[in-house]
Amino acid sequence: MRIDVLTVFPEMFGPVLAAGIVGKAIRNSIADVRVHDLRDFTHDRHRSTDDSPFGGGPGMVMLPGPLFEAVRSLEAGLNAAIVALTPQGRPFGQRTAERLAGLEHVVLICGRYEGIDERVIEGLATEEISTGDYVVSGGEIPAMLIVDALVRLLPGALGHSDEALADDSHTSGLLQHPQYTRPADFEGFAVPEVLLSGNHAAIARWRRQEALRRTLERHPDMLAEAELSAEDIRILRALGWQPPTPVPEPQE
Ligand code: 9D3
Repeated sequence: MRIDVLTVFPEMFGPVLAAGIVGKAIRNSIADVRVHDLRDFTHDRHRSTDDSPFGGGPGMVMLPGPLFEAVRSLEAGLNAAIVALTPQGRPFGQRTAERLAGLEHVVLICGRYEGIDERVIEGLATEEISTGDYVVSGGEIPAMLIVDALVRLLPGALGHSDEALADDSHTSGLLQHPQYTRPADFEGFAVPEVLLSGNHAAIARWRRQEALRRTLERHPDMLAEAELSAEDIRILRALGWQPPTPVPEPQE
């Protein structure tokens, strides 16, 4: 897959695109990630990418000109997603990652300043995405996050630990159970006995219970979509969970 990133801070991306799974996928030509400096698509002496807002107000707004010219230069096909990264966008999640990872081409427009001229959102971008409910200074770190989430989904990107894919919490529907490695006792903190027992059925039951416990405590809304066995529901009830009661349909 190809990913183009449009930004006024291209220098932020180097080490992120070189390291780990993403770096390896790029070196192996599984992903072709290109970072473009928006200033290369300006024509004025100051290479301006922003200007003050019509109607007044604080801060600056990203100019439409350099963004339209940059996207046009990419010759994106009809199946490409042109994504504007803004705090007002639809929330990014694993489902969005899976959909975008299935495309041939994704363009990520990094917002900066107070925002992006709305004509870019309406007339150039195909969608507008936020990575979450917090404020960061621009779309660059959100873009890095999205590149990472997409690239690791591409066939071959995880090597033969592709099996870890099926195991990912947001695919399996539960948060992951706690993990431990050596030593069995670290400064007086012991690893749960069951994990040292060699009893594989007991280990599997313990891990499932801990995954259910964490999901209930930290992300209970995930339980509505998870595939739960009768045994899972028994465990959850013992942890204080009430199965969601169906909302009654209005009667005629
Ligand atoms: C005063 C209103 N603010 C909007 C919530 C102004 C503002 C804050 C931060 C305007 C732009 C930004 C820069 N952030 C992004 O461009 C951004 C972002 C984010 O801040 N949070 C989560 N996802 C994203 S994607 C792009």
